[in-house]
Amino acid sequence: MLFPYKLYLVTDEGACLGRNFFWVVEQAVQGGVDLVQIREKSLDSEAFLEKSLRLRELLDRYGVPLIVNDNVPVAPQCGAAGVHVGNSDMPPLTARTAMPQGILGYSIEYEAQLHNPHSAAADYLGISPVFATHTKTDTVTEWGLEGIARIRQQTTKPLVAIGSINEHNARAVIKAGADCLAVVSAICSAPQPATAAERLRNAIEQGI
Ligand code: TZP
Ligand code: MG
Repeated sequence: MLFPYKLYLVTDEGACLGRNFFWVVEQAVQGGVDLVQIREKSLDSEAFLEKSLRLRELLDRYGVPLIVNDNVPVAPQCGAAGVHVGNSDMPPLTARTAMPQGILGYSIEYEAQLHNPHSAAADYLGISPVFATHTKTDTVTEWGLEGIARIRQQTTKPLVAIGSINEHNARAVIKAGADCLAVVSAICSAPQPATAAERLRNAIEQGI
């Protein structure tokens, strides 16, 4: 499938420094984020669905697709464009059946995952994490730039890099072979989320 996205915001209200969640996301989109994933680990199912619906309405105004983290049934309920699953979530082949038309993302934590049928079913692969991050600590492999380059040689799937990506390392991550960069804190915790997104976009352009 066509994957034109370059800057992917993964949400975490806890990282928004007490500011309004929807304001932060809207600023991010105005600054150049072109794909958003709702990833709110502390919400129960009902609150997660409610927030996903509100977020999808906001993003519709900008023509930016919403991806739902982990909770596959919520995606059709809130009109999301797709889902993102990791190693410990619903397997991608099952998620594909639940959402035949949507965008399906799958995080790669081990190199062996690259060659399983789940990766083949995904529309993009998350390289998770590129660098160790305080935002998610239960991670396995720190891929580094070498890891991205190695994966790049083995697949033509779009690669989304995540983990401690910021305006300073963004260019190098793209040059190593990533197609798109996903961030939490570099935007959610930035003093000015719109400016942070603009700077990331510029760094990405320099790496292409
Ligand atoms: N998956 C792998 S690393 C990560 C996720 C959700 C968190 C990335 O957060 P940050 O703040 O951009 O390092
Ligand atoms: Mg997950």
